Amino acid sequence: MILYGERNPAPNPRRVRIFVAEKGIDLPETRVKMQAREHKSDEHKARNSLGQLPTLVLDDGTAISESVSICRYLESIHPEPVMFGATAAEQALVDMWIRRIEFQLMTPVGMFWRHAHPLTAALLTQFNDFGESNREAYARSCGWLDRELANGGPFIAGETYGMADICALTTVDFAAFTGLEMPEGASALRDWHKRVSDRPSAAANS
Ligand SMILES: N[C@@H](CCC(=O)N[C@@H](CS)C(=O)NCC(=O)O)C(=O)O
Repeated sequence: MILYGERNPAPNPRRVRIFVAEKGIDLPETRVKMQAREHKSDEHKARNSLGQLPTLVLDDGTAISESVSICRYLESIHPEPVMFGATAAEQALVDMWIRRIEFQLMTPVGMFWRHAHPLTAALLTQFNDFGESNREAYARSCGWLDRELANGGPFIAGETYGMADICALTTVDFAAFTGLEMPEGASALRDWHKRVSDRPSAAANS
């Protein structure tokens, strides 16, 4: 198996690296340099027609893209420690939280990155006002997540660290890279962020 990825701060390859570190899996990673646009090369698009990272290529040539799908595959072949929930209810809650993190938290970060950040300006027509409007949307989502953590926690899906935490951590850290910080008053979110950042897996890089 070969994982095609990119170094931090690229958030989606980082999800898989953190997951692999938590599982203690030995998985070689080949860097695809995004700044050199290698992810849009014919060679990489043969693995992932969207020209995105990460992609996991299995020994039989099967190519799996989408960071969460890659991690689900790895969970199937390396079940311990459980990262997608143990019981039916836990599995549904982890799935719910992954989807919520992607839609509520990652969407404004992605839109800010694409439409308001100088590093992506050459890649598309930016609608700057729209991009900037995502600052408020991100702050609102952080406030919502902060209240959820204050009433639940200590992890995103409840008692156990898992894939939803990885999705949220990589999003919050990438948001900070783009210039979007967690609101000062979001203390439960900040406490959670410290808790998950202190795990050795958070430092995984290629
Ligand atoms: N939903 C995908 C998103 C993949 C993605 O957007 N990856 C970024 C790198 S972090 C990328 O390849 N961006 C280039 C592009 O979208 O063209 C996943 O979870 O793997």
